[in-house]
Amino acid sequence: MLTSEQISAYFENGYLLVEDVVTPEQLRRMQDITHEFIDRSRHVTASNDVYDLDEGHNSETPKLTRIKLPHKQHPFFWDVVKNSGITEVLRQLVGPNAVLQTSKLNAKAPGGGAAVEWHQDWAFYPHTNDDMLAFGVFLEDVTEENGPLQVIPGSHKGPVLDHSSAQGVFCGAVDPTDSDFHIDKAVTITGKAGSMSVHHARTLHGSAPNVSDRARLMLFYECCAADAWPLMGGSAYIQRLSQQEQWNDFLDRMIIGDPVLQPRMKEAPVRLPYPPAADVSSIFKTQKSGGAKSAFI
Ligand SMILES: O=C(O)CCC(=O)C(=O)O
Repeated sequence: MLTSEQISAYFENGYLLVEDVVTPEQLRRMQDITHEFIDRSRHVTASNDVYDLDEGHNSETPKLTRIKLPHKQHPFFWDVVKNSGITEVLRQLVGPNAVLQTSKLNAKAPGGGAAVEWHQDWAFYPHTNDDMLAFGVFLEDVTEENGPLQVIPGSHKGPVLDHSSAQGVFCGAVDPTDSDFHIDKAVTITGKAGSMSVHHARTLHGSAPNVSDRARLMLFYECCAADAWPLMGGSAYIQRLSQQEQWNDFLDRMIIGDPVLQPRMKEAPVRLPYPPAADVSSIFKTQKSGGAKSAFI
């Protein structure tokens, strides 16, 4: 699926755009399911285990920041990561044994859908090695206007920046004035529906509010090599499981290959996502309640 040039570019720059990664049928099915979920959110008045609501959400104009853990909400979202072009890209970039870390469908609503402040995913969940990445499947066209993902090329080879705020808590965002944050190097990833962005877990990335009249629907799958074991962090629900449930959950998240019970250790800079912000139920809530400074004003 990927050419050797694309693979080299990913490892060199820490990001990639892959076009037509799913078939038109797979894309249509994902769009239909997503719109059914958005429609059902009309009756929801507060964020819950499925929806993260955006400001101004109501039954007439549903406004979501996120549908949480889509692979658990609908079997097709799991089927797609297991059996599509995405699976092949995963095999090429991460190797034969890979597991889903988490999934989310960021649904930036038209006319303001919240910004995601600049951060490194690695700061949320450091592992024993950093063979970890995030796929962002475009369920609609992504343009300059609807809050595209932006990345800093090469930042996956640099430091893990401080993600704490003036409140002294982990706010899930870097300080825009940090001397290691070079926003002038930012690259925007746009493309047609059915394309997919890839970014390494240490790549600095963020996205501006959606100033268009179209939703920016992006389905994120965050994946890692099966021999990368968490040092800390990860989805909140996993922390609440018993050991047996954690193991069952891990098996349920295997995308390709087999579990690897000898963690591979690789030197990589690490910071722990502590102390937590008041509300850690999504990145939007972590950044807001943690007092993140915005780079988008
Ligand atoms: O939705 C986006 O633009 C970025 C999402 C992201 O980085 C995240 O949810 O961690």
